This record gives sequence, structure tokens and C-alpha cells, in this order.
Amino acid sequence: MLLTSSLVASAAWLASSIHPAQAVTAGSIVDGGDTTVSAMMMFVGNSQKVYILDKAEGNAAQINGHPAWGAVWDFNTHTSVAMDVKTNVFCASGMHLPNGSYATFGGNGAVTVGGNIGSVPTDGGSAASFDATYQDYDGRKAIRILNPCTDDDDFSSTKCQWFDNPDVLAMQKERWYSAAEALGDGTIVLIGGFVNGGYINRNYPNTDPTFEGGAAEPTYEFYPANGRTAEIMQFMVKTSGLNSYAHTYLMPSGKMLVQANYSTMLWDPSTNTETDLPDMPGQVVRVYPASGAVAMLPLTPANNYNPTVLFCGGSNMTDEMWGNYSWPAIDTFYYPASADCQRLTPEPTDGSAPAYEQDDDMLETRTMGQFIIMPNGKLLVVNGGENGTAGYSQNTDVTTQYSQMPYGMSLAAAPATKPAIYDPNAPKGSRWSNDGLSSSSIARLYHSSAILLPDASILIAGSNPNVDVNLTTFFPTTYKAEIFYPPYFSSSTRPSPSGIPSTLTYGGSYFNITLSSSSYSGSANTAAGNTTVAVIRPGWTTHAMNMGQRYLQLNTSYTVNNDGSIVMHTSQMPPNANIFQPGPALVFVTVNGIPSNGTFVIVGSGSVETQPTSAASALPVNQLASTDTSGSGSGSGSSGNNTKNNGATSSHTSAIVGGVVGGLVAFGILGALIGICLSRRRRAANRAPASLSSANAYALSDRKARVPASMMARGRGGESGVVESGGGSGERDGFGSQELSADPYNRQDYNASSDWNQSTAALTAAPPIPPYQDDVPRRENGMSF
Ligand SMILES: [Cu+2]
Repeated sequence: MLLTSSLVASAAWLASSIHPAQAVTAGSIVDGGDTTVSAMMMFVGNSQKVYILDKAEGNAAQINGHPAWGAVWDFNTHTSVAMDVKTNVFCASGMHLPNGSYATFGGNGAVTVGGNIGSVPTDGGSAASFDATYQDYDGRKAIRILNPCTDDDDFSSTKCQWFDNPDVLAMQKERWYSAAEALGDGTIVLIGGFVNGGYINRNYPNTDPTFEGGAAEPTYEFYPANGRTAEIMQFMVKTSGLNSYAHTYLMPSGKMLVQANYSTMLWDPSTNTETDLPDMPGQVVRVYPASGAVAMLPLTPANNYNPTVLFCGGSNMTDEMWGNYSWPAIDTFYYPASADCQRLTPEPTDGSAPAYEQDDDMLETRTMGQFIIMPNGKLLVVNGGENGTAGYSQNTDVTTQYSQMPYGMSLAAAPATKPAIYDPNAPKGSRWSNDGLSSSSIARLYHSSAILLPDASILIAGSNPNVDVNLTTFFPTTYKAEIFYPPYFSSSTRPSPSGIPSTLTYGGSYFNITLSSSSYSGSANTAAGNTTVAVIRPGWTTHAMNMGQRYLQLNTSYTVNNDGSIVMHTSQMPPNANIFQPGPALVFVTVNGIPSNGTFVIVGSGSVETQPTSAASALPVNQLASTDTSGSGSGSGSSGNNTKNNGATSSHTSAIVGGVVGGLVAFGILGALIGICLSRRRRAANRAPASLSSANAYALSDRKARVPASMMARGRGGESGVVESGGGSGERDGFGSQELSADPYNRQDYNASSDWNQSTAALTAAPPIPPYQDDVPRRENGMSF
């Protein structure tokens, strides 16, 4: 009898799962199939599809007669197919639009084999408009729009494909590694970036911090521009060098937190005025290529929706260590990343001055770690390395020959393969734990990515610290995806809420979500008090960032019925679109720490416009059942309590490990001299001959792992076979085949996917964008990116 009922419970979980039927183990990392292209960038389009972008490179997968650098991965089958992308999307930024479409911004010029400049040169030979071999177009100004489609749509139709035609729709400036953040009306702000790539965004010494001779783009601009022209952001000048992929978070006031180098400010996008905030303690750099893990903590009724941003890891390399556009001055792969974490509440409501607050160190040093906010309000950190930085290069100032580079082109080493979980509500000293979490066998270094899936698991993919596809180096071009199952997957059943609307408004009438008694186990009255409704935007992931990622817990009250069903009376969004910008999101209902599957919703009006708001309606008072019944759902997640009633269990193991790592960090902070000594010592250790099993062909999760001499001398991958075929394709014929002739976001018929079914009001068409002419000379393409 007991066996039978547990089988039934197991079957119920499988039926409610939107995966293929397979048992999953909490804390495990399992194969997620192949991504066709290396997943440098990803976003979740709907409940079926994850869209993936790579740089233009020599992927084996072909589409329309050239290597693919776009793909779509199916959540149900864990398989992917190539999608055509016209322009080189290398190191773009991206963001959702209010109607559920996604946009990507900028990238690289057209390249050919080996990352070399494509066959149709432009800009005096420093870039290319097209390459005949890879058939990629210049993507530096591109704005590409995708309307997510489902299997009910025709994927071969124009409306399901990337709109990618810079002749029609483009930014005013050439940008890669720009920041992107949405405003409260859904407008996207693009900030800064490189014109033509490089390791960091400066020459050294830094004599032209504004433009770097034309290689830096210190301006911001809007999409849709609606007549607004690009303007210089003074903060980009101040932070010159370490200012690409700036961390940007819109605040409730409408100002934006901007963090780059070790500086911080609040920026008013309506007036372009800046208010300095304190510097990052310890001068730890969090932006690319230090690439710390950064996220806004959950916005909750308890914190009155006032944002706090968490910065973890990155690098405390000093100014002279960073080098310039070409490469770092030190052997970064021997230099420990930072484990330091700081919190910042940029707009305190108690009258205090904004100040960084020391948080618990991560359990390990980590560069390129990234935060995924889970439905239970905890943050997963995943991916990255314990040593070094993002970027790749054929040499450094110290190791001048590529044949002597110990990890090929990778500027990071010692992959951090074990995720960890941060509980923002736990007492200080006990916020981090990796108890019960598995390690991956795949290194996820530069150009890897991760994102929350609608079933509350996490998709992990990518890694390619190489100029072009290289399958035989230490840290190869990676096509394998993995799925991480957080501890709440220990529950055999999940809440199955009904009544979640397809759109949420800013303020207005509350709605009811009903949970049947099979959605939880134990006391109904207790479960009701332990239920949260969260709106999560997983964001657009690249370079260890999830641009636009936000978590907002809605206000709720409850009525518990005597049949064990629970009605959650749920408020709409707070009546301020700056707190959670309009656009697509997932709604998760979490009971006793166990989340439901996410339901896709559109927050706001679906259009780029000042969002309609109304006052929040009062919620009914809580009503417990007079006869408390027990739910028929089985099991309860090891993650235990949710954000509302957090018990904050602390782990002795994590405290001990944290202490050890903390010691290492303190050592790292001693500065350049000791850091370099340490580097030399590690380099010597790394170069000592040793045997290495084939299963561990790189220094996986052990920064002291040794690399055999036989693996140190390697050919220059991807440099052979450069094709320089000539110009006939420079006519941009490829674009002519696209029928759309206007900004696709502004087309009413464009966003008609059955999954969204969201009407899209027409926008005022943006005025024609004048061609941008830079007066300053361009630099040659750098070696490092
Ligand atoms: Cu990149």
C-alpha cells in the first residue's frame, strides 16, 4: 500500500512536469543536450523555447550555406536547431521589449576564419561589412528583434525569425559590450561599449579616457530613440578602461544605478545628471573582464520593494595589471579571483546615505560567476573560474608566446564547477551553502551562460574562450548544455496553481490564485502562511550577466477552505513601473519552499509608453480553515522555508569553508606585489611536469592543478586557412531577401505568437537615423576580446 501510494505520487510529479518523463535528483547537474552553436547568449522566449546566440565563427552546424551562430533549443526535447542571424552578434547586449519580443544590440564587424577581418573591408580596413566565407554582416550597430514562437507557429515564417537588417533598424553608434537596461516605459537604454573590441576599453597609459582614439564609445542612446540622440555619459569617461558591460539597475525613482570599474553612481536618464555613490570597497572590479556575479535581491513587501544590489566576486587586480586593449599585463590565469561580496541599497528610505555593506564571502573565489534568482527567493551562483578573468588572448605581457600560454587562449583557469546558493534572508555568516549540490564535469568559463527555465530548473550552457571554434584546446568551444536541479526538486509533487492571469497591471484589482490540496503536504493553514507568489524575469544572459533579471514577490493574503484548497488573494504589481519594468515574466507560486512551474505573463500594457497605473486595492484579511486538513502532495524540499518565513538554517560546513576562503581573499587584497609573487609561484607549480588523467585534462576546480608539459606547446588554433575571397557579396544582398521594411517592433502584425497573444499598439515610428561618422581614427582589431 505504501509502495503504491509513493508510485502514484511519483507519477503525479512526472505528469505535472513539462519535461520528458525522467526522474530528477535534487542538486544534480544533468545533460541538457546540444545547443548547435556555443551558447554565448540565451533568453527564454516562452514555455517551449530558449533562443541561443553565438559569435560568427566556424561552427559545424550550417544554415543557408554558412556556419550557424543562432539556434533555438526546445525545453521538452532538449534538442536544438540552427536559426539564421545575418550580423555578427559577438558580445552584444540584449533586453526584453514590453510585448514579449527580445532585442539584441551591437556586436562585432564581419569576421572570417580565425576571427580575422572579413573579406569586404570597411573603415579603412579596420573592420569589414561582410565576409564571403562565414557570410556574416557587420553587427556593430545592429538591433535585432525576435518574436518568440512555439511549435504551434510556423518557424519558417518571417515572424518567427530574427529581424536583422541594420540598413533598416540600427543604433546610432557602434557598440559591443554595451550595457542595456529598460526604463519604466519600456524604452531600452544602451550605455557605452567598445567600437572595435579589445581586452579592456583603454590604451595604457590612458591619455584619451573619453574616446581612446576612437576605440571607446562613451555615449548612451535609447531604443526606440524617438528623436533622442546619443550623448556622452561622463561616468564612462571617469571609469575609462573598465566600463564595458556596466552593471545597470533601474531604481524606483526612475534613476539608474550604474557601476563600473570601482565607481558607482545614480544616473538620471531624463537629464543626464550623475550623483556619485561610494566606491566599491577594496576596489574590487565587478564589470567585464573581472566579471563578478551581480544581481538585484528579491523585491518583497518586507523590503517595501526598495532594491538592494549584491556584488560578488570579480577581481581585485590593480590598475597596472589590467593592461590595455591588447591583453592583460599579468598572467591572469594564475591570479585568484575575488570571493568578496558587497551589498548596496542605492536609494535608502530611512534617510541614511547609500553605503556598501560587507556581505559573506562566497565559498570560493570566482570570476564569471553568475546569479540566477530562484522562485524560492534564493540566488544560485554558477559558472566561472577561481582564477583569472574573462577574455581570451594569445599572450600576456608576461607570457609573450602563444605556445607558452598554459591554458590556450583562456585568461581564466581553475573552473568553479560547483554551484552555491545564497540566502539573502539568512543571518550574516550563514548565507552561502553548497551542501548537497553536485559539481559539473564541464568547464564553464568565458562566453558561458545560465538562465532560469519555466520549470524552475536552471539551464547552463556555452563556454568558449577561443577566437574561433577550437575543440581540442584546454577549454574548448562547448556545445553541451546542462540542467541544474535546485534542492526543491527533492519534492515529488509541485504546487499546481490555477487562476494566474495572462497580464499583470501596475496597481488595480487583486486576483485569486487557487491551490488544490494536492499542491502541498502537511497542514493547509500552515501551507497558506508559507506561500509566496513571485514574478520573475529571468533576463537575457551573456558574459555572466542576466540583463533585466528581477524578482518581485506580490502582496498576498489567503483564504483556506475546509476541503484543503487555498485561495491566494494576490495584488497586481506595485503601481510604479520603475520597480519592475513592463514586459514578459514568469509567475511562480511557492508553497513550503516548493515552486510551481512558471506561468508566462506580460507585465504592463505591452507597449513602449508611460505605463498606466492605478492604486493598489486592499486585500481581504487572512482566513484560516476552521478544520485544518492536510495536503495530499508528498514531500517537502530540502530548501525548506521560503522568503516569507525564513528559518535560515546555517551550515557548519559552509561556515568553515567560508573562513578558509576568506583567508585567501585577505591574502589577495595585500596587493600587486604579493599577487605577482603568488602568480609566479603558481606558474612554477603549474608548469611542473605531472601526469594528468584524460578525464581531467584541465585544471578543473583546483587552482593548483598541474599541467603536463606535453599540453603546453600547442599550435595556434583557428589561424589556418584564412580565406580572403573578394568583394562581390558586399552588396548586402542577404538583407534584401527580408521582406520587413520597418522596425519590426513597431509592426502591429509582428508579435502575433500564439504563446503571447498580446496585442501590440503601434508606436510612433522613430525618425530616420542619420549615419554616424566618427571623426577620430579607428584602431586596428585587437588580439584580445
Ligand atoms: Cu565576449
